[in-house]
Formats: sequence, structure tokens, C-alpha cells
Amino acid sequence: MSKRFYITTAIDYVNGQPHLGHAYEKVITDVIARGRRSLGQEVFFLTGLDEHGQKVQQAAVAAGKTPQAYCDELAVIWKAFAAKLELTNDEFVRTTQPRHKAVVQAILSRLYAEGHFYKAAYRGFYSTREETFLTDKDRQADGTFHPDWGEVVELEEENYYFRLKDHQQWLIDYMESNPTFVQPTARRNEVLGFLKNNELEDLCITRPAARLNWGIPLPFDADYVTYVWFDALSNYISIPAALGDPGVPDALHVSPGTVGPPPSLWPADIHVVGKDIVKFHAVYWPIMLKAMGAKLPRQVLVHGWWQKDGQRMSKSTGNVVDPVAVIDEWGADAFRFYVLRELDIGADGNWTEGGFRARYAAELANGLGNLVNRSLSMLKRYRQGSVPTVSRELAAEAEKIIAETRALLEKSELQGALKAIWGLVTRANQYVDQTAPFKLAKDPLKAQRLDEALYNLAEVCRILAVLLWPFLPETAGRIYRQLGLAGAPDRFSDAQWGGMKAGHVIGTPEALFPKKEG
Ligand code: ME8
Repeated sequence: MSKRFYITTAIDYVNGQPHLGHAYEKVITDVIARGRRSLGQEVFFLTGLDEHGQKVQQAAVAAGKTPQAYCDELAVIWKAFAAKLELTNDEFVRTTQPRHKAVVQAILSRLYAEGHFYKAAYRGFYSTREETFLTDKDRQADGTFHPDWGEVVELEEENYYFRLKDHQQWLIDYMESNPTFVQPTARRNEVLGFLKNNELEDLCITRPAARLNWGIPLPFDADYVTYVWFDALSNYISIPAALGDPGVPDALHVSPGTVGPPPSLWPADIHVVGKDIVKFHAVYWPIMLKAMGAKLPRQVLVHGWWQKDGQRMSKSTGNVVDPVAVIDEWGADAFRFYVLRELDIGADGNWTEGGFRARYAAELANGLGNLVNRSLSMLKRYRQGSVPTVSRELAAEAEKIIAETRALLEKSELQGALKAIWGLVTRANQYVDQTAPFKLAKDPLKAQRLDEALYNLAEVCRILAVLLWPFLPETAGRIYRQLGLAGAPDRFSDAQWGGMKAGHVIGTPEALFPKKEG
């Protein structure tokens, strides 16, 4: 079986509600996954939840629930969120699932047996109220810890450490010879700079069970659980392992696998993550994989962070964007369009209500919506919806944009692809103005010119549906239905001029993006 294109998102902490940042990352990943499927690749898209750790344990206690019951309730909300965003994930991992825990324990056993861990004492400042160690980053400008931390004491604790240091030069060499391992390039340079200028510290991978028991127990020392990152990062390989993937080292095949031939997934093609967790993915994770004897993922694709109105989003100040509310009011595609079109992957973004409304009005309602609506309405009015003979007037321009879109999708340049696609929207709207079919229709001698114009417009609409499908799946489907075409516009190879056949009768035009007042 050939290897599938395997793409993942970060797994979200379950102690809270989904927000704009989570939604953005999942949408990018979905577009890349859909784009690859459209291009004919077999894809496996994994997303899910990070359910262990101190914060979840505390939140569960505060809610008067067991941590598992608390996670089970929230998982329902997060799964519904994935559906709301129109995600096409193949699996949804939860780190409390037995299939994940078994693989994490197999990884731990293997690395322990091979001498990758050691036990050592750690001395540091500890907040008893928050039950966590603080670092210098938690200090205020005057060097003290904020009173919110409660009493801060110096404490010594024994833990297990993973030998990262030994692999530092290897990772530098790997990154030098694999320039697209971390993308965009600015992020790659940051990681390389960090590796070259700092000595890596070994990674603490445990917490004493006496202090934190909401975690996966160490298979070789019952007094400890593994600390969140070792658990969380492993999700990317635990699901392939649990499914019996032959690309995963044999030692990690601890569950019976699935019925039927196991999918071939590992190594992952792209891990999509936010800029705050690059170090975990570009430094710790490759070293963990090397220690496991597994291949490295092909790419860590790092996106930027969203603010709202120029401020960090924060629940306490109420400065948040609730993606669910936006989708309920405007539709999933309007949300997807705004975030994808506004930000190039890697850059930081700023959500403003005005910016969102402006793009909706200009690009969706007046741009795409207007084009499709007037093209199909005129075809309906002047030719009873029957497609005229093939004409190739816009073919060369469309084909150039199709080729560009394909190349950009293959490079995960989603904003660039949308810009290219909107080049066709704008061109076709101009074409309506230039050919003025409403004038041609008044002159029987111009019937052939009217046929040409109507054909070119209907065909551009069909091609746009195919190009847009990874980005705006619902809209693309609606365009197809209005064109009277069966099935989904989910095969890029259908973006070839001439697909609309003469005599085909289209469906009923209706507004794709209703104009909103206010
Ligand atoms: O970090 N804008 O979970 P998380 C854009 N469980 N992206 C944002 C964002 C914002 N304002 N806020 C968060 C974790 N994100 C770990 C990951 S992976 C093995 C474990 C992104 O819920 C963030 O960068 O805090 C991360 O990629 C994802 O949302 C989950 O964040």
C-alpha cells in the first residue's frame, strides 16, 4: 500500500473553550488536506485533544468532576467544533484513550531500556497554590513573583530527564541539510540560530504522581507520570502505531491494529503548529523520534498568532473572537475565507470586525457571489439555462490561474492561492462589464456573441467551484448544484476548460453570500 499524505494539527488543551487561534490552525490544516485529496493524493488528517496535566486536573476538581468525566464532556464540544469548521479529519485523538496511552508507555519503556533517561534532582521555585514550578519567565519586572501565584517556595524534586544534549549537533546537521524541515524560512532560521547559540538542556519528562496523578504512569516507576509534552507529542505516532502502520517501529505496535490492511502513514508529511510551540516540535520531537528509531516528519509548518483589535485575546478582558458565533451568523465559509485570505501562514494577524465585514462585502458578496449570480441568472434568462456551444475566450487566462493555484496548493501557500483564484473572479467580473450580455441580448444579430459570453461565464463558475473546494467547500458545492452538476467539485483534474457541455441545463441561481446591513 502506498504511503498516504499524513498531516496533523497541534492537539488542543481541553481546559477551556475553542477559540479563534485553534480554529485558524485547524482550518489551514483542513485546506491543505483537502487540497492534496483534490490533487489525487490519499490523505490522512489527524487532529484531537491534549487531555492530561495539572490544569485539567484542577479545572475538573473546580467543576466537581473526575478528570475523565470532565474531559469526556469537553471532548463532545471540541468534536462538534471540528464539524462546525467543516474539517475533514480522518481521526480524532484524545490522549486519554487507551490506544494512545499504550503507545506512549511502549515509547517510554523502549527509551528507558536504551539508556535515554536518567533520574536527577531539580531545585526551583514552586507555587503551592498553582502546584507548579515557576521559571524566570514568570517573574515580574522587579524580579518578584506575582501575588496570584500565592506562596512561592524553593523546592527540590527528583524527576526523570531525557538526554537531549547528546543530539544537538545531529539536529543542527539535519536542519542544515533539510532546509524545508521547518517552514516558513524565518522560523527555520530562528530554530537553527537557537540551536547554534545555546546549549540544549535535557528535558524533564515526569512529575511525581504524588503531586500530579492526571497523566500516563511511567511503566518502569509507579511513583511518576509522564509530563504533558512527552505524552502530547507522541500522539502523532501513537495513532499510526495503533492502526498498525508499517512505517512505525515494531516496538510501538502494542495494540491489535485495525481490521483490514493497515494504512501507511509514518513519517508525517506536515505538522501544523503555532509559533509558541515550535521548539517542542522542531527540537524535542525530532530527537525523541531519533531515539525511538523512527523517521522524522518531513515538515513542521508554523503559523502565526491572532490578536483582536490589536490586543492579545483574553477571556478575562472579554477581548475574544468566538468562531462559533461568527460561523452561526455568517457561515463556515465566510469564516474560513477571512482567516485564510487575511494571513499568510507564518505572519501574525489582527481580527477586526470591520476587516471581516469588508472582506465579506467586497470579495465574497460583490466579488464571487455577484459573479456567479449574474452569470447564471443571465444564462437562465437569455437561454433558459441551457449551456451554449463551447467557447475558449477566457480559457488561456483560466488555465494560467489553474496552474498557479495547483503550484501554490502544493507548497501550502494558501493565501497566495486565494489571491490567484480571485484574479479569475475579478477577470470574469470585468468580462461581464466588457461584453455586457444584457445589451447583447437586445440585439438578435448578436446572439452568437451572447452565446460566447454566457459560455465563458458559466465555465469560469464551474472552474472556480473546483479551485475553491479546498477553501470554501460549502460554497463550491453550492456553485456546482446551481450549475446543475452532480457530485462534488472535489477533483482538481476537473479544472480543465471545456467541462461544461453544450445543451446541459443548469439549476436555480441563488445568492451565495447575502448582503448584510450594518
Ligand atoms: O499548546 N492564534 O495547546 P493549546 C493562533 N496542547 N494560534 C493560536 C492562538 C492564537 N491566538 N492561541 C493558540 C497546546 N494557538 C498543546 C499542543 S501539540 C503536541 C500540543 C494555537 O490549546 C497554538 O499555537 O494551547 C497551538 O498550535 C494550538 O493553538 C493549540 O494550543
